[in-house]
Amino acid sequence: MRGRCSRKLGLLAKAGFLLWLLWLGYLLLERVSFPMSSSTDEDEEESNLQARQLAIEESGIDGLLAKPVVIKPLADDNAPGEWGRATHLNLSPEEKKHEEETVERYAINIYVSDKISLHRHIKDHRMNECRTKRFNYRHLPTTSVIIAFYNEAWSTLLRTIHSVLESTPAILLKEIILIDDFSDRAYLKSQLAEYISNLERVRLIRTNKREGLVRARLIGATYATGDVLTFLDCHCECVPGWIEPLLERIAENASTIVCPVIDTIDWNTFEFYMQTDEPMIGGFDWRLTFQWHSVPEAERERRKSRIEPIRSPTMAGGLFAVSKAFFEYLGTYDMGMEVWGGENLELSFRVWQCGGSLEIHPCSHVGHVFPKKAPYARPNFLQNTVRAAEVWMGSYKQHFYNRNPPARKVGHSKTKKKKRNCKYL
Ligand SMILES: [Mn+2]
Repeated sequence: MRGRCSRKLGLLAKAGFLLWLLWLGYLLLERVSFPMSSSTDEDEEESNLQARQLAIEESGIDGLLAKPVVIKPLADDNAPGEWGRATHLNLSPEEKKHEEETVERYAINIYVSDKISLHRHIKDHRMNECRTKRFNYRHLPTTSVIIAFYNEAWSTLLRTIHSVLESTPAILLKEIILIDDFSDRAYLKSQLAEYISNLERVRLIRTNKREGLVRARLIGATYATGDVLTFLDCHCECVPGWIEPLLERIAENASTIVCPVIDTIDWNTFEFYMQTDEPMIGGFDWRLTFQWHSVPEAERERRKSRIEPIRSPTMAGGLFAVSKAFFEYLGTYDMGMEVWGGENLELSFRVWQCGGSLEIHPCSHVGHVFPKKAPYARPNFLQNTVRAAEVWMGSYKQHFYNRNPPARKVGHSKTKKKKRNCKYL
């Protein structure tokens, strides 16, 4: 009897010890999983953490479900670039020279980018209806965010990744898939791999030869486990609330490709210009160059509210969400498209002719650094556009050739195979 008792006590003590260990582990994990602000004062950090937790809890169950993968450190109002402000630095001649070198190398002022926090906050100037809209988080599809890059600067690439982790609800983000398209810069090797290994839900895939944007993205898509593929460029900053409208729209209509509003981040000052009035839609000219247009009257009348998605003939290319199943049904991208240029119009023509639609959601905002000039050449632009014209433009392709005579000399031997369910022009 006494033996059984002491055995029971022993078990209890062991269980107690285990519980204590678990609790300790939990406490440690919790500390590690929140990014620390730059402040060194531990008490202050602790109260910041509690304030953030409270803010999330106060907004109720929606707030809890909207909790991002990683919580952004509190804003430092005096830090350069905070809240999307422009950064102007007083530089010595030597520093100035260094700054110019980065602009020469990246076509973006990386000297300034390096001074701005990778976790900076962006002021949310979206329409009121967008900011107050609630979502049924449990019923939204999940997404994989796919980011291909080639020789991207460290701080712009990392700021993109952190902004996705800090502005995408954990319940919606399956993973971020980075595809390094055979970069040759040293910091993108082991230094990047090590940095990534400390981030939750981020995978790094490397191609073993230069594939170009289209094939690099498709390689990334093969690893995706989310319901929706969200493609982003590698120098972006997402505005909180960016993903929900895209996913909600795809849940409503799975054959829609939805694009966010692309806000401009200045290549020189990193000022974030949020487009607050009606977004522009995509078009093209007869040389198949992408262009922006204002929303036509008919489309304005069709929509019942300012926050309804806007139909767009074409997309700019870098940023969009699409159901994985629908993207596969469409036949993904044209694998024959080299490097970049033209693939956005090809996919736009395809989705409209194959039973889907293309829209821009006015509540979804993502900033993009438009570089000073194209950072690398697109020697295949002409060849790519010929492929798009030959497959999707029917007799209208004559306008393309008339406006763009050199295109006549370009071969297009293996264009995309036609699909049965599409209505060709
Ligand atoms: Mn870009």
